Amino acid sequence: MSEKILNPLDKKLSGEIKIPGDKSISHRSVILGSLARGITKVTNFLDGEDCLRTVNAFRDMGVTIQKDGTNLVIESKGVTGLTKPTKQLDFGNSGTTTRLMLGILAGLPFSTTIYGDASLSKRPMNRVVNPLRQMGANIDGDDNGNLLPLSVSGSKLRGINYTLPVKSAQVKSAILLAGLLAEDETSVTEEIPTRNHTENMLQAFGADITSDGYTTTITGKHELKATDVYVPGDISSAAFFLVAGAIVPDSKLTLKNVGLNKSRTGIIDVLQLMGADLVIQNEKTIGGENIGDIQISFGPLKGITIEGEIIPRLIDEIPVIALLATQADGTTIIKDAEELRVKETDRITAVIDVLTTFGASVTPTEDGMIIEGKTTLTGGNAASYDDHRIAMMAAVASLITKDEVIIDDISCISISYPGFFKDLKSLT
Ligand code: SPQ
Repeated sequence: MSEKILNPLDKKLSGEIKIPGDKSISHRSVILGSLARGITKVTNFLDGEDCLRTVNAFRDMGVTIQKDGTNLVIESKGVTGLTKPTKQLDFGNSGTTTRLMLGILAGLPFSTTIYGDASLSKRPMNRVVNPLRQMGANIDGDDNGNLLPLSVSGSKLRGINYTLPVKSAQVKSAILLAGLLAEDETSVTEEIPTRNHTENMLQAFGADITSDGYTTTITGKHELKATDVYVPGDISSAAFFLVAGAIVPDSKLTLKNVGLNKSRTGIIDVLQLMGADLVIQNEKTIGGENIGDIQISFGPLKGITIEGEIIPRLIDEIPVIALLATQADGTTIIKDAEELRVKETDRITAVIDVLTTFGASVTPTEDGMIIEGKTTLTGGNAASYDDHRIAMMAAVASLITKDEVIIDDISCISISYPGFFKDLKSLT
């Protein structure tokens, strides 16, 4: 346990920070770089625990991955060069590693067992296992293959047409990656688009893939070509500082190098709808992903309703958006976010617990929450629930509380943002 005591900030935040690499894109760069024959160089890789799980999984399957800080050099003999791991694969806390790797392991000619930590062992895998079984996968585990540990015996896969029953980029990605190894074509349809980094990167690596934004089709058995990847800054990490800049009086911050892929920018839309003073500068496109700098300043905010198509575009930002809403005048309603219940923890319960401990007026609903603002936050003892996004939300709240905040365990922050407190300090 690594407890952290945070005293309220008695000054504004100012200055600029470079946001570390995107977690979702970092995972995918290692996966596709390892499936492609040749050398893939990755720049600005996220050196967080989750992404290192994906690196180690491919090292265990015979891929050479050299790491120098946030740069990777991946040297692979391609899909046919992958070898059976000598041990069971430990995916730690990483849902993305687990679900995307299931799609790949299902189509490789050897058996593997995968497991994870206590949180990951409670997360539902049948959302991936069921469609993979339709493709011919052999996957076994508790609760009919819903829970880790799972054993996967690679088999010949066939393409399917699948409509996602849940709003999940991980499920979409697992099926597309299995589709890459399968006979014929595989199509995935989603009613509400989720993050499209897998599709973008598959295209950059030369896969035969098309998408109209709702249905994506990939042709199997198409060899990928090694391609260099630049990883933009993670907007989900930037979100903590966007909210900090908007709620700490007199603050003005610039966040450099933030990924602005439309499937991820819901937090920017929310800040603008709430009336925040936000400016995007230096926009450019690198490797199919938009990138830019975001300047955020303190100012008055108003409550809004957040629901429908925007939800997958900000799903991981909801804990910190809830904090933002405590500082907005009026009511903020968050709906259609039932997926929060099956993240690293039940994030609806965790957010309500932390924010009510701090004196906020927040009520849970089945698929979201209702927040009444504006409230003065008191501070107190916060449980991180071993969830990086809950711990960072509590740390940002401490900037405006009246009394100190004690977070029971901040070690989980290294999952996605190992330099979080260093960056925060540089702005104070
Ligand atoms: O990897 P993990 O643990 O699932 O990470 C989280 C997070 O908050 O970092 C969710 F807990 O992000 C997911 C995100 O919620 C990362 C992700 C991806 O890279 O494809 C997609 C989203 O999950 P899902 O279930 O909607 O597909």
